[in-house]
Amino acid sequence: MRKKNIDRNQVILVDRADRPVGWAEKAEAHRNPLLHRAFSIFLYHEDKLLIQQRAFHKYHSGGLWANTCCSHPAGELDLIDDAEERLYEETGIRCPVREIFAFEYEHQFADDLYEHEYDHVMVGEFQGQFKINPEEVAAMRWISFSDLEQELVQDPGTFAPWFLIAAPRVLAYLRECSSNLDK
Ligand code: DMA
Ligand code: MN
Repeated sequence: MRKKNIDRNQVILVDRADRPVGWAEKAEAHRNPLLHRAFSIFLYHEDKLLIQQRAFHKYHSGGLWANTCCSHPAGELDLIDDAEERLYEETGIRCPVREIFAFEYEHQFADDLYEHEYDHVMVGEFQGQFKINPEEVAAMRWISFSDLEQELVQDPGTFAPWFLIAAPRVLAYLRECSSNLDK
């Protein structure tokens, strides 16, 4: 199912087990640390990840580097369909994704600006062109797993806070997958 122009002004509030407990305006959910549902997509090819620099005018983490696409599901579609649709909106990429784990985190950016998310982490194998949506994305680049590991240690301030938590687990997962393929 494909639906254009999903309204992403509302987020799904959840409890700590990701059970929906209500809705909030996106701005309201980030003014207070209201736990809400999110997803983070990591596209990879061989030993490289496709990472995104967030548009500089985003409400938080503008100009920071993160995974290929992040957003909040609108609840109109299945979570995976929603993530694939948002991936297309931000990057022009059509690619199937699958969830590999989820985690809760909270980060304070300013007095009245927070993320408090139950974040579903998804991966997809991708090779090809992308077309960035300048509303959301400043740049994208491919980076090898080992270069990324170095940058995460040397320059953590250039990465979004959730990416610092999720990326090492995703890299470990993808390395494990590729070593199983070699066996
Ligand atoms: C929200 O991403 C999700 C995470 C994991 C931070 P975002 O700020 O890019 O969301 P939106 O698409 O609503 O701007
Ligand atoms: Mn959020």
